[in-house]
Amino acid sequence: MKAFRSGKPFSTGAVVEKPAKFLSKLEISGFKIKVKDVQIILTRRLAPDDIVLGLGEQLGGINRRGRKYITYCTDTPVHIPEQLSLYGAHPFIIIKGRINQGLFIDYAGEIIFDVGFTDKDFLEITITSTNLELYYWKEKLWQTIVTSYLELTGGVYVPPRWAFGYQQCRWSYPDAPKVTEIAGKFRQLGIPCDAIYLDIDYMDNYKVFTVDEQKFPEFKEFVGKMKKQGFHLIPIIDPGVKIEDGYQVYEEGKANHHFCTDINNEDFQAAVWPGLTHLPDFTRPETRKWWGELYDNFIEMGIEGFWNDMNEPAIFYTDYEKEKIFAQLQSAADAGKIKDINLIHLQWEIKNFHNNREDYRRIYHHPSPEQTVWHDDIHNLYGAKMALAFAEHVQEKYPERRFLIFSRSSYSGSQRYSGIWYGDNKSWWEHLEGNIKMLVNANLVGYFYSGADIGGFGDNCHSELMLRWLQLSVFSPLMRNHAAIGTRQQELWEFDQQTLNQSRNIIRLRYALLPWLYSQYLEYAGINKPLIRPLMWDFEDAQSADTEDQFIYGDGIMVAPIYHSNSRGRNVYLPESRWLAWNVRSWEERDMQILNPGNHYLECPLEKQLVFLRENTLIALQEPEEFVGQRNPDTLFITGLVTEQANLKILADQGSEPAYSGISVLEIDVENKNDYFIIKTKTVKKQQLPWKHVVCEIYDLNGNTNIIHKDI
Ligand code: MIG
Repeated sequence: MKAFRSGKPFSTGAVVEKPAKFLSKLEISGFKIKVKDVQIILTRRLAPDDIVLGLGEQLGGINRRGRKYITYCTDTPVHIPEQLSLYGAHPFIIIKGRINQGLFIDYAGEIIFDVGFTDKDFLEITITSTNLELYYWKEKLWQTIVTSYLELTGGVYVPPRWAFGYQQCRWSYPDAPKVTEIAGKFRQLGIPCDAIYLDIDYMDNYKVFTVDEQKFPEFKEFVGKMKKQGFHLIPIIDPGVKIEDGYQVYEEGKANHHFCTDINNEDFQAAVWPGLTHLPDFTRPETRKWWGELYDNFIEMGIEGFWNDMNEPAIFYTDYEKEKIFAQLQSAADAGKIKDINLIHLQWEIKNFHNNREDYRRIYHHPSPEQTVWHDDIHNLYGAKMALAFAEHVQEKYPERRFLIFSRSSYSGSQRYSGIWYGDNKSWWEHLEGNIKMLVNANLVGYFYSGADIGGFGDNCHSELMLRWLQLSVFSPLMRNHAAIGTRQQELWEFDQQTLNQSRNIIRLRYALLPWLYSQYLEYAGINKPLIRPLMWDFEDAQSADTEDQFIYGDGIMVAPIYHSNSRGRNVYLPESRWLAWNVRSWEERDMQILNPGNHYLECPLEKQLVFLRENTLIALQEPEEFVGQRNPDTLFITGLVTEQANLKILADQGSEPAYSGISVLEIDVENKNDYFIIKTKTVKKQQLPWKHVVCEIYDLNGNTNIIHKDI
């Protein structure tokens, strides 16, 4: 890796340990570099077979070729192909080809990545500033570049174990009776669930860090009561602080200069849910400390997880823009021409109020008293620094605890202390398909703990879409059903009996796999290797490189979701080895089939889900709980197709202590000697392992199951 620095870049905090030496002349083999006014333009020819990967949370494919992408964090509820930016900015790109190169452009303003769009044979990167740091790689293996990037930016966030459970959200469950009712439904219907979300309506008038006491009287007792039933309540946190005399957060923020300013050094104002607000300046360490402490009230009431929204930051409108329109109307009125106003133009102008670039250009930050930083240059840091405020605070105040935190907006580096969700998708099959690619793309930049709103946020979901989406989400570390206000209810009992029964089975599969899913997460996060990977990470053949509707989770599960309506099956590509195809109807049924490498059309009616286990890899399952840690079953089931030798390491911990501080290990070795299986187990910190027995269900090439019990 080489590092280059030009101008006076703002320190984004993305890189944890800066290299000893920065080059002052930028030379990247194969790249033409042009400095034009205040822009740097990097151009490189792409060979026909080059594959371009990276860029994190963006629409489009896993192979990024043929499209443009812009890093400028954007609140958009319409994820359609013409959208060139979403909520996060991850300016890390990899060119995989005869020569493998990678670039991380550490600049938190706008960068345009034209990946063979304008000219199919060229990658052109336009950086809209000359103040930046740039890290670049040339490696024999492209995978090394990804791992090196994750090391450079500090690794991967690990959430508490309960956050791997199923979670239920809606905008909004408005009050305690409704939350109680939802929680009751889960337990009554036997659908496992670990968390219920509080969207904006729990607050008093959308004032951040308040609770409406009419709707949630005795909130602390309520949080405790829910927790006893195995539910974590997760409140939403928005950054905009309502301008209202007497409101403590506002008063403190105002008095201590915690807010971003405008050009006149007045606190900048923007309207969001609460009406006019100020935006905390999270570049200031004092402000982060103040904001971090504001979470304490909730933490003391028993809250252990938060989701940060609206932190691109989203702006509904500002008075600056509003005044312009009023002035226009006034002068038309004064001139007696109000009837001549062009309503379509007026409508466009008003629509443009939302997240107006001119407004972002009116914002200033003051990371220290001597420093003034123009927002437009560091726009992409807002959400990342907001999450950092929380992470720094809990690290300092509760060093012995692990919290759930995920954010809508993010910037490279924030994957080490926060997860993300992919924002306001819709109940569209296209967005289920997009979710497959997004999981891969997010994992390639280290956001393992991420996921889409299951069932879709906007628009109305229907039973088949819900079931297929749930099936995919068994392998999405963040597994959360969420829907927008005004849309059809999409809790799993809202459709029909069959859908309810089947969703229960899918979620129980998730809980059955949880020891393995969680262990793999810890293991991959620990070595900075993506947990969810495109096939080309593991396999070198051309078809693997082309496959964008399947992915690999951990050591050996191939996930091939159904993402079309009315499908009864799909084509699945299985590279290199043999695979144990599991037709899952429910976690305890073992309808297994051995498949040779190659292309298969496999039937998969709605009541089934396809899961593929790679030859000579093992997975682990346990009897599903209704919430994580409810009973801690003492039997672990191990399964896989073993033709030679397989090894499985299960990492386990309490799930609430700091990651990696309390790990115990169960290791299982299976050897096939002429279809006679020798099983060996090894443990580290055995007393802390929840399991006492292992039941190995090992398949041989004839498809016979060999069941071997073992005590540990
Ligand atoms: O302007 O809090 O992405 O998950 O339900 C919309 C209401 C604000 C956007 C989030 C969504 C959340 C919604 N929020």
